[in-house]
Amino acid sequence: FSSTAVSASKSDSQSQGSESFFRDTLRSMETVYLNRNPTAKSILKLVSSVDDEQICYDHLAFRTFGVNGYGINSLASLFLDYGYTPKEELRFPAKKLKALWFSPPNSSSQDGGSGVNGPLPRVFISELLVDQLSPRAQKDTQVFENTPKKSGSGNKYAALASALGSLTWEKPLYSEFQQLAGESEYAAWTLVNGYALNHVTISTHRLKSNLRNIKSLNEFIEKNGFKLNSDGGVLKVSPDGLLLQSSTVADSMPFSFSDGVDESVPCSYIEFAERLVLPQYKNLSESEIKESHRRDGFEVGNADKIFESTSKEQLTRRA
Ligand code: OOG
Ligand code: NI
Repeated sequence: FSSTAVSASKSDSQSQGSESFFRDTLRSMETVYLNRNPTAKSILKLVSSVDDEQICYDHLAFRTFGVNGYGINSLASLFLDYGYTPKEELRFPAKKLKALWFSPPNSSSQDGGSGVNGPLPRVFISELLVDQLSPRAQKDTQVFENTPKKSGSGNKYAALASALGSLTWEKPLYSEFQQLAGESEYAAWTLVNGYALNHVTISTHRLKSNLRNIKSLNEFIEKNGFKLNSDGGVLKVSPDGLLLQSSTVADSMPFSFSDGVDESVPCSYIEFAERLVLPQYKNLSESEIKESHRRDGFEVGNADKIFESTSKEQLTRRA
């Protein structure tokens, strides 16, 4: 029993301690999400009724305001501190958004579990380019600007706010929400949902049943009465043909605005992603194929349409 063995096992238990804190944090974010979004909860239950072994999350996604320290970095710091690596930036000029995705650390202790107990998911964080909005809309997002008393230093507690399901700023007026929605539905969504989990994504190729094929999964979801986001077609396919995505239309929930108005606002949705094997690994057998042999990353063209899952157009569309 050498001293190196002692220190190795000590650092192991330390890193497991910190991993369990990180997973507990993700679990709280997920609990907030499942309690607010009955469609996501039902779909996870439905999928596990057919495919009961393991449901892996491909990624978790969040939205932020790119102003005064409230942007991507405010939430990214948790993931960076727990071993994530920043990858590519994606730009959406028409929506005045940018996004950055993060890959998980490869050392992780509970790869056999489901959801937040399974392989750690990628993370996709976007931000609204607030300085590109009209002066009027910028004024409506002023809960962040010039009013430190109202917003405090909420940006420092982004992950905590997400895990609690709280806003770090004061609730807006209903009129502010409506005006903002006219210019940027993303801005209006973020004003009332804050750092709450925007969606989790089921990794379809890691399922065992025929639902591992995303087209079968889409049919199954629709047959069970759920509405999928149809923007640009239900199935979003990357130009290389290797990243296939689809998503539900967001649920709504009542929100109490600061002027006493109670109105329904869009909340979150659930997504599905199938990553196909890269051409250079085509000859590997089924059992040899790992996640690292598959198409990684995200795709601007797909993402642009997935953002519409919380849009009024999709929410009011007839099934
Ligand atoms: C994110 C939309 C993009 C993806 O996987 O490409 C996305 C959002 O709606 O905030 O989730
Ligand atoms: Ni996504």
